[in-house]
Amino acid sequence: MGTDLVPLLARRAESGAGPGPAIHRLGVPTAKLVAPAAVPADTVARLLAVAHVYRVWRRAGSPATARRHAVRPVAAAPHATVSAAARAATVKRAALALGFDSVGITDLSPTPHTDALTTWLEAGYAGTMRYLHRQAARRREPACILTGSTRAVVVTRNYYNADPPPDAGGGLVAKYARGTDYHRSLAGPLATLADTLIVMGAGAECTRCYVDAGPVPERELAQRAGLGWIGKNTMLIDPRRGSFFFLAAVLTNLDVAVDPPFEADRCGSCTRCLDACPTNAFPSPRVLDATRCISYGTIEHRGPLSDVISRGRGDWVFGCDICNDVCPWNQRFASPEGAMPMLSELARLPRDTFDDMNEATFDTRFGATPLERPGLAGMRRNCAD
Ligand code: B12
Ligand code: SF4
Ligand code: SF4
Repeated sequence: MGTDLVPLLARRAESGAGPGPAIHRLGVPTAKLVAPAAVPADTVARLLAVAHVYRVWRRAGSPATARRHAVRPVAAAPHATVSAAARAATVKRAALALGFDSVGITDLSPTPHTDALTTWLEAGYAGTMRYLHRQAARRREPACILTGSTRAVVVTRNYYNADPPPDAGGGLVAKYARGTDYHRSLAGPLATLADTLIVMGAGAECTRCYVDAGPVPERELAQRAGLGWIGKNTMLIDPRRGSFFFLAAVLTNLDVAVDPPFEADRCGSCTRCLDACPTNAFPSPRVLDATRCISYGTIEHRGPLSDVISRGRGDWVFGCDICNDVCPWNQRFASPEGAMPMLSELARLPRDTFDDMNEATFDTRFGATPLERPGLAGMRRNCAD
């Protein structure tokens, strides 16, 4: 494997970054293989993660050289003899080593909730998110998202950070959006995870990463992969962590063992989220009318805010966390420990922040954050009284 790994990685280092099967940017580690200056730090980190998973590192024997890591060929590629369960264990170790908080694996069989999606779309609950209509067929049959794929490796990443005091003034930004856009910050670790799958063998031609993009029904796949249940607020809730985390997935045809689904419904008789929503956006448990949701109104919707959102949104100027904040599973288990870094100064923004800004200054200050989605015009609208 080690002898195969190095030229493979070097070849892919030349191919550059970008989405799509087997086109992840990869590099080679340390001066033993290439000049150090030629290897960007993030590339080294990514290869180290892959190499670590495959145990291609072996310390030289003597105490004097104990800290020097030399690359050593490991046993010949054992794909045929490694079991699907062993491969799954390797993938999971890699995901955790890359900083993801939990990982589960599921197959891509059709969703049993086809009718729920159809009813939801027909009711107009998607509002102007037309892409949800276009992607419906693939959401119903996730195996059609990436031809040949058979498995989803689903990961979570904690973004919890505490709110500023209520009297701090200004407009509230949802917790997930107080830092670098997660599409960007998760892309690297997720690509490395995909690389790990690719170097494991069959699956190289069919492995692709998704972070909140594409037609992947992420919450449902996460539930099927055993990561938690879908709460009445429609969030995927992990019984050990709550729901303040991102989901991401790698689709692949690598033969990895699947996990049992998370069958229990731990909401019980609780209805806190349904009762707390200021815009009554839940027509029933586990059904969200996005057109009434502050998150949709302030992030996805273009044009003036609807009356229901204008009246109900209170301090929120980007997104909304209320139905997550009130959930007892978050109140008990959400923790900033090990969470993605967030900036407290982005949690509450003075309402005149965008008044004198032009597109260039907006881009400099907020271009790398999720606020880029509504853009300057959207944030001006959201901050208006
Ligand atoms: C569109 C979208 C939105 C829309 C609509 C949300 C919605 N509830 O549908 C809006 C803009 C409102 C939104 C808001 C938010 N979003 Co959003 N959103 C998405 C997106 C892109 C698609 C979701 C979707 O397909 N909705 C359509 C509905 C019909 O599908 P669904 O909610 O997945 O429901 C399916 C299952 O529930 C299943 N089902 C139905 N009944 C039952 C019953 C049982 C028992 C089971 C098991 C399954 C099941 O069938 C449904 C149809 O397939 C996903 C990313 C993705 N690719 O999945 C992120 C995503 C769901 N959002 C996320 C986040 C963080 C948020 C916000 C918290 C952001 C914020 N602070 O403002 C809020 C939360 C609001 C809320 N309560 O949902 C995270 C959720 C992480 C988590 N722990 O669950 C996701 C997964 C993005 C990510 N990659 O991390 N979002
Ligand atoms: S995010 Fe806010 S507005 Fe949207 S459903 Fe939850 S509580 Fe209601
Ligand atoms: S607030 Fe209660 S009902 Fe809502 S998701 Fe959390 S546990 Fe379930």
